[in-house]
Amino acid sequence: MIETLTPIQEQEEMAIMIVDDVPANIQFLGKLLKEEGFKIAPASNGKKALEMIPRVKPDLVLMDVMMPEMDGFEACRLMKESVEMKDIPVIFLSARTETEDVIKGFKLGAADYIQKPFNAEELLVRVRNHIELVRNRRLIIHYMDELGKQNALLQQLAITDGLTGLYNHSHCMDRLQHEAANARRYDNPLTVAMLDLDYFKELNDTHGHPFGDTVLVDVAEIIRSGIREGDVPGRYGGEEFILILPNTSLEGGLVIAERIRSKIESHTWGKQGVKVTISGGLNSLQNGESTSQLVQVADDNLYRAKEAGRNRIMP
Ligand code: GH3
Ligand code: MG
Ligand code: MG
Ligand code: MG
Repeated sequence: MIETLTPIQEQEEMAIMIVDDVPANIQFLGKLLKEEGFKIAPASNGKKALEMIPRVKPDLVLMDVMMPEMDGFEACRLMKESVEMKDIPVIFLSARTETEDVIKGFKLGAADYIQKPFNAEELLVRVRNHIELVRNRRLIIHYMDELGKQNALLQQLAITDGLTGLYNHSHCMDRLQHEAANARRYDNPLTVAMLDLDYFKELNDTHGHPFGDTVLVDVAEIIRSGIREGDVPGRYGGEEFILILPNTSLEGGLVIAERIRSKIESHTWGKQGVKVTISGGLNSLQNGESTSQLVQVADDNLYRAKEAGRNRIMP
């Protein structure tokens, strides 16, 4: 079952940076916005604001235009060029009220342009609306992220065997096609091993199905720990496993399968020290051989291993 989307964390107080070269302006605006529940970060010009923003991470910037050292237009332009700062909305607050100034401000990416002297009530509603947009945007990003994670999880689940965590049958078949195509293209060896637990029905009958499940899980772990990255271990069905071994010769596959067989043979389960063995059949991809023939021959060899007395690997 997939969990429901996790809600966004409780919103902390939003911080507003006030950039103005006149301390009285900062004081007045700061008081106004503090009363509205905002956190305030003051800066006395554009340069100082740019230095502070990466640390303070304000949610919104109220920017004067005419300031010494760096004016508001330049500061906004630089903010919009920075990956870190470009998404922080900038509201210009200026006595420069010529239409061309306002147009310039918006062209630089401003979220709003408020004329000085301003009406406190109007400024507050504008600020609140922009803060609301910031919240909504964060919410969307948060849920997109959650959906992305869930999608990755679903894709993982779709290729995984629920009991053992190995790849499931259908994914193994897909991978086999893919690896066979690569092997043919680059003329690399490809070996497949089919492994099947011996007398597993008997084990279930004697110790119960849940015990059998535990054995399957542990055998899967032994298989997983005995292979390289790039090898594909799968649960082919019931108590049968498949190993797809790219860039591996028949001899190399034999070494791997034999190591797994031996580890399983020496493993014991439970207080009674129950022992289990596995038989295996190997085959390497031949010129002109299809993937179903590749698996079929490995399966035939597995059958031969069973016939020959089990607990052995037949190349
Ligand atoms: P052989 O040595 O010839 O392979 O004999 P076997 O008993 O292992 O083979 P058979 O095909 O007769 O029986 C396979 C058994 O594996 C029967 C089935 O109940 C059991 N089995 C298949 N899937 C599972 C599973 O998910 N959990 C458990 N506990 N048992 C399973
Ligand atoms: Mg000024
Ligand atoms: Mg079996
Ligand atoms: Mg079987």
